[in-house]
Amino acid sequence: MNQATSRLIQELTRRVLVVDGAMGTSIHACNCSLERDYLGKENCSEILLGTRPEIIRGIHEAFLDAGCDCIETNTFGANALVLADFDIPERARELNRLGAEVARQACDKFQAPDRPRFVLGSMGPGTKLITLGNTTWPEMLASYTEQALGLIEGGVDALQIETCQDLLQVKCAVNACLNALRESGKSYLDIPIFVSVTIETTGTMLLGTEIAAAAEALRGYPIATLGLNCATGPEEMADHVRWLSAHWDRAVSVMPNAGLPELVDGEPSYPLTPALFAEALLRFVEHGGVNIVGGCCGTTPEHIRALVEAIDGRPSAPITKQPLPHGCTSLFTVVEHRQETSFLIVGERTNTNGSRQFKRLLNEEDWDGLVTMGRDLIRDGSHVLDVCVDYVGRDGVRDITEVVSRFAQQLSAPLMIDSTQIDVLEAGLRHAPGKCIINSMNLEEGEAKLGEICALARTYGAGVVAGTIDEDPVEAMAKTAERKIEIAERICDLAVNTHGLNAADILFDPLVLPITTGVEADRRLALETIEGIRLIAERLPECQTMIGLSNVSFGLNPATRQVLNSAFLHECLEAGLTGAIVHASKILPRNKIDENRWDAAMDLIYDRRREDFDPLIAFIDLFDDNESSAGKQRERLADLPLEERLQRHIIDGEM
Ligand code: THG
Repeated sequence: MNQATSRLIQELTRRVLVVDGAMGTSIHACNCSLERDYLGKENCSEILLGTRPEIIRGIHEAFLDAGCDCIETNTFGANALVLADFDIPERARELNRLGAEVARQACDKFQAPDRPRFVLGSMGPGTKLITLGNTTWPEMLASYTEQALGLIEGGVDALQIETCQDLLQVKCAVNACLNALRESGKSYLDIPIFVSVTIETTGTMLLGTEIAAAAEALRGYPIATLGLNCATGPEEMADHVRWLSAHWDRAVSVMPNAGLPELVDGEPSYPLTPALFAEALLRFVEHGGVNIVGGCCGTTPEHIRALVEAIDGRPSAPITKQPLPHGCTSLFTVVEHRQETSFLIVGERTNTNGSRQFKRLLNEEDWDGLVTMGRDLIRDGSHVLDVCVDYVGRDGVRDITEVVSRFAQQLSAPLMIDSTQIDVLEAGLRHAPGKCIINSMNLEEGEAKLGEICALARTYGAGVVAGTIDEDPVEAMAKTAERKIEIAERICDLAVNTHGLNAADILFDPLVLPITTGVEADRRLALETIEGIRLIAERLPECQTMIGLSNVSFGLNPATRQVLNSAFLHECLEAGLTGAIVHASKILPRNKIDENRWDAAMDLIYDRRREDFDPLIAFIDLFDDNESSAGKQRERLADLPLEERLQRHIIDGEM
C-alpha cells in the first residue's frame, strides 16, 4: 500500500495543534439525573452518549468554539474491562462508535476546508493493570480491540491511548489498535496512534517507570506521538517534557492539568488560570519540540481559548533529535545495550540449566528465594538477568509467569527471557512491562520459526538474541568464523528487512562451546568464536554481540574455569563483544591472574599446539589440586591419559 499520510499528520507537521480540555469537569456541571441519564450507573459518563448525546456534543462545541484543532471523544472508560464494573461490557463497541460520531458531528459544524478539525478517540487506562495482576494481556487486548473498532467505525482521525500508567497496558493497547486497524482494512498511516503517559508528582509513572524507560520500551511501535497528560500541572512536567523534546524522534504532546489540584470544600480545585496555563504551555512550544498541546483535568474552554490565542497557528518546530542509543528496560529504568566502560553483564544464575540452587528453589516453588537470587546477581554487578525456567516435567508457562511477574515488580534489572519453548517466551513477555531481550532465535528450524520469534519481539517490544545456527543437517551450529558471519548476515537481513526489527535490538550470539574436551574438532572453537565476534562487529556494526561465556570451560574445576572464563572474555571483548551471560562476581581482571596461568589460557584459547606441547594439558596442570598439598604423594598427572586427567578436574558444584 502506498498511501498518502493522513490529513491530521499533515497538519501536525505544519503547525502546533491544540487539543481540547477536560470533559469530566464540564459533564459534572450539567446536573444530569442519576436514574434517567446515567441509568443508575453513577460515574459512568460514557453512558450519556446513549442517553444525552446533545450534552456531550455541546461540550465538544464549546471547546471547538474556543478554537482548538482536536477534540477527544467521551470514551475514556468505554472499554469492556471498565464497563463490566457497570454491568454493561457488551456496550463497549456501540458507545465508542457513538462517541466518535458525536464528536465528528461537532467538528463538522466548525470545520472549513482550510481549517480542519480532528477527532481523537480517547482510550484510558481503565482500573485494572496487568503488571499488578488485576487483569491479563489477552483480556485487556480483547477489551481495547473492541474499543478501537468502535472508534474507527465512528470515524476518529487518531487513536489516543492516554493517561497511561503501566507499560504493559500501553503495549497491549497499541497492539489492540493495530489489530483493530488491520481488521478495519486501515493502517496507522490512515489513523495514527497517539500515546500519552502520566508522570506522577513522584517523577515517574504510577508503577515507577521513568520517562526514558517508557520511551525506550515504546520506540519500536509505530506510534506517531508520545507525550504527557494528567496528574500535574505544566511546571511539574517541565523536566520530562524537556527530555522528550530532546530525545523522542517523533511528535511530542503535552496536556497537563490546570495545576496541581488543591482540595477546596472537599472538592479538587485547579489553581492555574487560563492565562497562566497558556503561558506555561507556550514556553514548552517555544523551547522547541512540542507539537501538540491541550488540557487535562480542570481545564475549561477558557483555558483552551487562552491557549489557542497564545499558540496562534505557530509552525511546528522541525524534529531534530539526538539519536538515543538502543537498550532494554526494566519496569523502572533503561539499560543501554552498549555499556560505555564495560559490557552488558547478563547474570547467568537465574537459570535452571545454569544453577542447581535456582533449579532447587524453583522445584520447591520458593518464589521469594528466586527473587533473592536475582537480587544478589544485581548486587554483584549484573545489568540484566537471564531468566530460564525450562525444567522437564514442570509447567513452564506457569513457572515463567510466577517468576517474571515477581522479578519485574521487585527487581531493578531488565530481563532476558530464555527458553526453547515459544509459549514460555510469550508467557514471560506478557508479564514483563519493560523492554526485554528474547533468548533466543536461530534458523535451525527454518525461516518460519525465526519469523515467529521476530513477531513476538515486535508484539511485546523486545530485543532478541540470535544464535548462529541454520538448517544445515550435518552441522547446524556454526563452528567456523566464516559460517558464523554468514548466518548472522542472513538472520540480520530477515529480521530487519522482512520482520521489521531494529538492527540495534539484535544481539548476535556466535556460540561458545567447551574447548575442554580434548577432542580434535573442539580445539579451535574458542578462536573461531573470537574471530566470529570480530567479523560480526565489523560487518554488522549496528547490531550487538552476546555470548554464554561459561560454556567455554564446562568440565573443569571451579578455579580452572574462573581463569579460562576470564581470559576468554578478555579476548572476546578485545574483538568487539558488547555483552555476555556470565557469573559476574567470578570474573577476574587480567592483573589478578598469575601470568603463567594467563599465558597458558591464551595458548589453550588460540590452540597453540606444538610437538610435545598440548596447551589443554599444560593449562590443566597449572591447577593441579595436588600442587599445594606438600608431603602428599604427588601423582604425575601428565603420565595419565588425557581423558582420565580431565575426569579428575570435573567437579560438581559452583564455578
Ligand atoms: N547463549 C545464549 N544463552 C545461553 C547460553 C549461550 N544461556 C545458557 C548458557 N548458554 C549460559 N549460561 C550458563 C549458566 C551457567 C553455567 C554455564 C552457562 C554454568 N554453571 C555451573 C555449572 O553448570 O557447572 C554452575 C552450576 C551451579 O551453580 O550449580 O557453568 O551460550 N544465548
